[in-house]
Amino acid sequence: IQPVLRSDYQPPAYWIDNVELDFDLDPRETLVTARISVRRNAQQSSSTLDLAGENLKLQSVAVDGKRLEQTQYQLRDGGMTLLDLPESCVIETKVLVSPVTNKSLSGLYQTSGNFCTQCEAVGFRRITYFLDRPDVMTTYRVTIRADKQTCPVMLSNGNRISQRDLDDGRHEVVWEDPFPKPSYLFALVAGNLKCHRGTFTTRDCRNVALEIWVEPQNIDKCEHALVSLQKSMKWDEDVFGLQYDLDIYMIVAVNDFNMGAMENKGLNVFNSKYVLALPDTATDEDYMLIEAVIAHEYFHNWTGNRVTCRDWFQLTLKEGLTVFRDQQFTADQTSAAVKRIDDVSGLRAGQFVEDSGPMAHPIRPESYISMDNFYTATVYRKGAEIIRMYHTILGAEGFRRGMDLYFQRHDNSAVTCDDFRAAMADANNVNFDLFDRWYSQAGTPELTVSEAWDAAKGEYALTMTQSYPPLPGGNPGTEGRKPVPLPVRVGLLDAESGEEIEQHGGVVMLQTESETYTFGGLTAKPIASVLRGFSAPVRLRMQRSNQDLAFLMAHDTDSFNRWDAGQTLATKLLLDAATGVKNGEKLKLSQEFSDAFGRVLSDDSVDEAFKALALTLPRESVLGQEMDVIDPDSLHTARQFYRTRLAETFQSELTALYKNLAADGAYKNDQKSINRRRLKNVVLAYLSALETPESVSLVADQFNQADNMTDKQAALSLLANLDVPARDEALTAFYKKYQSDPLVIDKWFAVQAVSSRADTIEQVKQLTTHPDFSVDNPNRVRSLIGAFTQNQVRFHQADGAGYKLLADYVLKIESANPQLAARLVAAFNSYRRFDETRQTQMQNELKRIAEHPGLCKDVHEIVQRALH
Ligand code: HT7
Ligand code: ZN
Repeated sequence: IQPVLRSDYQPPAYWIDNVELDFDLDPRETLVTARISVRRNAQQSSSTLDLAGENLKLQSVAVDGKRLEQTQYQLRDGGMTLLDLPESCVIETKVLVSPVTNKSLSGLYQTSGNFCTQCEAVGFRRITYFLDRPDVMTTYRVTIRADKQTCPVMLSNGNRISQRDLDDGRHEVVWEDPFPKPSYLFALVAGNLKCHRGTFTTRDCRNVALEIWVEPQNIDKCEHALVSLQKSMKWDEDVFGLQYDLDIYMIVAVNDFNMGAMENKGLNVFNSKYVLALPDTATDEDYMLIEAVIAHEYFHNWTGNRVTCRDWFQLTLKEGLTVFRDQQFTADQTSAAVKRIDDVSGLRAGQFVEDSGPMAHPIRPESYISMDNFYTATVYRKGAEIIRMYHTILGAEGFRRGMDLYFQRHDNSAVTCDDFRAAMADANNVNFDLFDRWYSQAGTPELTVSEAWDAAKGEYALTMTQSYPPLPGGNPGTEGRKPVPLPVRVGLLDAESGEEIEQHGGVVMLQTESETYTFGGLTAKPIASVLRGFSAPVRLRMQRSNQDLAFLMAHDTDSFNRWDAGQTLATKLLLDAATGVKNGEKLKLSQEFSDAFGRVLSDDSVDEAFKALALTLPRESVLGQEMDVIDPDSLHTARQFYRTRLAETFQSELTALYKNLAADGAYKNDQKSINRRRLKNVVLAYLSALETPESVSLVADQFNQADNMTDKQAALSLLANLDVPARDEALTAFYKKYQSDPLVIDKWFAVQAVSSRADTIEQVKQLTTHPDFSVDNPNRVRSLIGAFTQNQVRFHQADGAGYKLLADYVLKIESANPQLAARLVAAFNSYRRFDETRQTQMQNELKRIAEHPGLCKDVHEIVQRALH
């Protein structure tokens, strides 16, 4: 299979000025008629036009009304070639597609009996023959005809311009989108849906109709999504001066969806997980994610839709920027410090791992076999970190100037990451040439910092050195990597008082391999706080004593670093403890850590959400990254030991705090209550580690009495780890109560899949035979198989049974849904980080998959890179 190369980009031979699409919807045989008005690209002289097309049953092709003979076009794998075309003409194609048998969830498919499309990245070619590439921007007029009974609602992009009944029990609607758009933003939805309506008045006093379309039984679960949309629209006006441009904005929730949501122009399609919410069925985290995903898709209207990507290698142009925008939005709605900690935790747990394994790639990749494999944590999350660095360097105002210039220059066009960087630089008269390296180099840089104190001169110096650790061979973007520009936010604290030494706080720019920064006028050696707010996406290496870390945990004025100092200290101690487990030593809770933990617990100056984070030990998967050879069993034992010993040491304080937090009364969904629930459930998790009859009843009581899903699910997850009768009682009661709500049943599957119990794998196998388990529904597969792969200690069970289970499911799913299978198989990507036995077991499963006859290209690409 030949990869697509970034260096091969060529503008298209023809442009498409306009397309008229006609759909005669039918589950088995939908007739799609496309009339595309093409015009030769003045820069090209070719009269040959290659249209992409997949899984289409061609009925006819005509040019300017004349039907073509079979000799006048060539059908090939993946498309059709038209020869000897005039300079401009109208090409009409008729094709049949089969939505009901399309389980890939790309193109036109059926979900819960409704019709739905997903076109990004290359799904439009599964609907009709087209120049299915983002630099071809076109206006669309779409006519939909379907049975009126089964499809009372028929939606597409833009404005509805007509609607009528037909003679045969069918009806017809016509939609027109005035904005030129690439084919990946096309959408069609039709079926039996109900609408939750709202409005938004733009700053220019235009009324926009807001419509959230869901299956009838979910109509009471849409208000949070609607309010989130209104907040997003207002925020984009306030912060970036960006107003919505159509008179209607629709969101449709569907149950079968490969990703979170899709920003189709004026008609977003969402995984129902990111729309539907009531306190009884959705957790605080679900509420927060819904708001964030609604915001993300809305923000794409400008960063993605009005200004789009020239080619798919530029994906981070829209995704990195839009993730940064949604992160800023959430920070403004909640707490900036907590949001930053959550985001960096996610980056370290997911993107850092990706960036050190076989799938490591620059945020602007150089090649791909399947573009769908490059919707990655690197393109999204690391991409957002690169945008954040422009913001850190330029400040909010300078960044806004750059954004304004970007829209001024590029509205309604398809551009590159270089264009964005140039707008940021030109608007602020700065040189961002070196930033190019962030776009072309893979891997996470390491920033090594050492300190020197000259008492005689009263000078304190920080020497910063950057380097790239090696990556597995063959990774593109790793040859000859050069230093990248790193804005490093630094602060100095008085070691006696713990106060900030104001004149020395700020951002230093490391642009070369190594640099020393000297701070003078000091009377005593300060304590440095480095990389505040995680101002650059690097691994910080700084030798620090446990005392210094404990000092920063107590005094740092930068909340992120205050939290991070605690994580660094805990990581050091837990890794030592894991070594102790391996060597058969008796473990001991570090007094230093215990004291620091106690101080956080009794600190009333911080908000509850921050305290919840500061009391949480680093995840096993994050700890594993710091080991030469990941030892899942020792790590698990060491972490469990710390959890239990901390719970024993602070039992009375934790119990008192739990009681205080649990006395809040009926559920409220304001930020304070959300923060208190977050802390309450962290405290409950410690108490449950005691595994005493009292602690089990506390958890069971919370499960039984909870009036909201946050508390119920938290208690259920804790019970799922235990071997007590209350566990099965709770699981049975939960299933019974929520069996008709698929999103809640996903939670039921997931809590069992991530259980730390020794028999988890057996339980997961058992659950794959449960009548509610289905390989056709991505949410369900992710909730059981996907969640299980995140359970480090059980997935990596020494006998390799976890690996076999995953490989079996990848093979079961791959031909129907390649995208989903490819995401699952990526759990093997870190196999070289484990011991030899586990490496061999995973390698054998990868080989078994690689040898599977007719393996889809998505899985093939991931597996080949892993085995390379
Ligand atoms: N831009 C959207 C990406 C997306 C997608 C990509 C491949 C396959 C299916 C997909 N569904 C949605 C989502 C986003 O980033 O907003
Ligand atoms: Zn996006």
